[in-house]
Amino acid sequence: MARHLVTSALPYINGIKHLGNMVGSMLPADVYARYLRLRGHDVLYICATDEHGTPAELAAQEAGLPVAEFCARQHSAQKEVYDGFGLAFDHFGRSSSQQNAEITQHFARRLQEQGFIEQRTVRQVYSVADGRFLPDRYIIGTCPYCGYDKARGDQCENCTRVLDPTDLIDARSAISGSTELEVRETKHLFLLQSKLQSEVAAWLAGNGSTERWPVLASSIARKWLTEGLDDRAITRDLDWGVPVPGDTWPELAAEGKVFYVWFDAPIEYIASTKEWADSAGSEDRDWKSWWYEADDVTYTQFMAKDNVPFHTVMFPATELGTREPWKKVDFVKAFNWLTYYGGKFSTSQRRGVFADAALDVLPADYWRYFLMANAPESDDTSFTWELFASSVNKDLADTLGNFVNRVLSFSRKRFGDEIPAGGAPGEPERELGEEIGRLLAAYEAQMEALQFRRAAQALRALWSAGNAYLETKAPWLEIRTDPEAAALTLRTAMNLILLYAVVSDPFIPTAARAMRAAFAPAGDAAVWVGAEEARSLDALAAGMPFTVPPVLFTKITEEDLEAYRERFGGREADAGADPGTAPGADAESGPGAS
Ligand code: B3M
Ligand code: ZN
Repeated sequence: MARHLVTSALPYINGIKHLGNMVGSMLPADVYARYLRLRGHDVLYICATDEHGTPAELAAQEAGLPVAEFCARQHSAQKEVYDGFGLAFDHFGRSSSQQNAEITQHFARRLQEQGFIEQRTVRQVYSVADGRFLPDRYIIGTCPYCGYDKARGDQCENCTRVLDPTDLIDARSAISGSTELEVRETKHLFLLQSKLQSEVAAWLAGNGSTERWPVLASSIARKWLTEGLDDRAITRDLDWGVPVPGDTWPELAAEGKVFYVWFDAPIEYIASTKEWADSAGSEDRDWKSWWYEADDVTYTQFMAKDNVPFHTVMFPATELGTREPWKKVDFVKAFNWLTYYGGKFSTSQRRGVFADAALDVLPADYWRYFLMANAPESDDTSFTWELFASSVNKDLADTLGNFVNRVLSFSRKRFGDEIPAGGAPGEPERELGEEIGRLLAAYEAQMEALQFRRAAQALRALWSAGNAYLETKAPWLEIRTDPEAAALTLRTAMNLILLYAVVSDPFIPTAARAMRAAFAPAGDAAVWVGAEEARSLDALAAGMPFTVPPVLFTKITEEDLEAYRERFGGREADAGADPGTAPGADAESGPGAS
């Protein structure tokens, strides 16, 4: 049995995520992990909140809470929403955990021992009023090029020029507004990525990874590598973070320096696995076997495209530099942006649909299916309520839901509470079986290639095949002249429902469970049927009892739509200006952030 490690980029702690964040990392990872589990693999799906860095400190300040308290609350709030979305993590950890502090410090010590860390003196802006060094983006002032008065120390939003904090006219602290700023010398640790460049390149090329990865991730990885790896500061002057260990760097530790959030965040994938093991309080969970000398593990990561460089180049460099056999990623699946009516979702401006509000409006399955069927894989996707409603109404309510309900209610009405007996499969059943086998094989192939839109298409085609069969056979007509023929049709259709109950599970787990429950004696556990076996469509035998589940999906009406548009401000005119900007840019995510 193959072992599969799955991780999704760690959601930043500063607020509830929007649908764009969901579809770009956690949701596809969950769909994939569910699929692999169904196929009988040993799967570990790990995620966590990314809790360190300046944005967490500032958000806590704004909320009037100590940062540790703020993060604890936000972690539970996020966890609750993900539970609501049906995300079946094996563990949802926290990067502020003790485990992460230990493993991050271990990585740093190893990198130091192997000569990949160097202490350097840098000049940095210090805010006397705030009593702290300021990251570039927390210094604001007037742009010397265009005169925009809210330019940030790293870049002017107005003219897009890249800036140095010292370029700004009338520079002031973004935290307190104080202009009492000085340039002071301070020491930081640098990860000597330039020394690891050729090894990272060899790793990327050597195992052939990038050739097998979906193209978006591999093209970004190659571009970064071609541009060359710079040495990077991996420490910051913050109160909140993994402390630089005093045994190795007494001076920096005494100054209270912590590691940069992007240094400890990927390590949290490992640490969260250890949290998972530690939380069991038994020897059964061997976290290390998933990460250390784990040659039998296939590791797949999910993320939005702006996170690709950190995962394909910087984290592997960190792992390689330890000279220890840490597991490196095998497949990277990246996503473009989901936009809201062509504009960007914004956490800070609360524009778009946020995960908690989404669940407030409709159950998780509606969102899971819509988002994955329209995942921004080859290009950005624009969310509109109209598209959402048509996808829900057509695919979920009409094609799947209506089929299930029609078949089961009609059979019960005519034949009672047991699967009807009679009739022998003929040419139409053989043809249907062929079609089902072919579509199921396509579904499996697309899932394995991490092509979710196409996998959803194949799933939809499986549902449609049932409808087409039903229309052709028309059991409501057969019943008049040949009840046995009607029984065969209904029995075959019920077998399709059982198949849907299994193969739909990754996308719509709640509806899948409801479909399985209709045939309770068949058991609640979903068991995958191979494409070959599925053709016979006879797993459910005549005489077995069944029940009719409540309506699986309700249609979205014109009135609903109007209410949603009203509540969420979804109109063409509400679209933001530049769809090209990263929706996740609210967090300190850019490699240039300091
Ligand atoms: N927290 C994503 C972001 O905030 C970032 C991912 C970390 S994955 C190790 O943009
Ligand atoms: Zn400017």
